Amino acid sequence: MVTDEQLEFYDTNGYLQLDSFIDATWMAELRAASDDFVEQSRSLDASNRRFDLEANHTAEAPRLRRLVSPVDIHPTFRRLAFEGPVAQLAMRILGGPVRFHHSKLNYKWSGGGEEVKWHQDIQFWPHTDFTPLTIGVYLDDVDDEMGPMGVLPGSHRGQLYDLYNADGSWGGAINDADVATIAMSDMAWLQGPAGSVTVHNCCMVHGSLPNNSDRARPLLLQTYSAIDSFPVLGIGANGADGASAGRIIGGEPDQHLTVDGRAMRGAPDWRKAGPPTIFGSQQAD
Ligand SMILES: O=C(O)CCC(=O)C(=O)O
Repeated sequence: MVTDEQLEFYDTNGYLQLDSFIDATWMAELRAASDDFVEQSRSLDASNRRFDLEANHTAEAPRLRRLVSPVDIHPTFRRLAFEGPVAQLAMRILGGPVRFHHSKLNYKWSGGGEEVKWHQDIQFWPHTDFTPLTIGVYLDDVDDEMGPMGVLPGSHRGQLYDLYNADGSWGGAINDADVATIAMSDMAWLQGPAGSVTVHNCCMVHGSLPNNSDRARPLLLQTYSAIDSFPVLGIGANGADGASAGRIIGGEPDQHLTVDGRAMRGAPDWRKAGPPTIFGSQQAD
């Protein structure tokens, strides 16, 4: 899977690039699943909860920005993320069972597919620690022209930027003044043949340029944390991430967590059933 040296590299630099990590059989299935959704998008003239479309999307010339939560809508995406090589890789890097957070398929269409401005992920969905990481799978060959993902090595240990605009609204990107302080020449551009995998830590400064080539750049992304890391509800995407959010892979939930350096075992997850009262629990009603 990955060597101890690669794990050390991830720890130091906050990212990994694994050329041709996903085999041809998986790739054929993933591409077929993705193609299905591109076909479905032809009947749409506006974005909805599943499909994020560019403004000039048409039935004849589909232009997708993103497929939202693919694990919830196709068994191949689900198998890859919950059992397949991507799940195995997440467990290897995080050293045991993991907690799934969310997935998405960013298409970055040919002929100007949009940039993803420089940002860090953790502000979008803070957790009780900084173990969350995102694993990307390039569904096609990706070269320099296609807006590959850029990551700033070591930035996962640095400043956590304010992603709000000057007017106080949420911008989701590092502002221009802060970007000007970032050493862009240090950026590592993660490209490779179809099936290549990217891994980046949740605090990593990253983004990507527009795709000015004549080929789309589909990048399938799935995010996991360590099992004892929990999303902080009430902030950003946490609590709004799809039906599979919180699923434990490779173990059983045991509700251990550490907050502010103090370890404890929290109560069960009562989101679905509703909480009992303290009287009900203590009297074992
Ligand atoms: O698609 C990309 O190049 C980067 C994706 C990303 O950073 C995001 O969607 O948060």
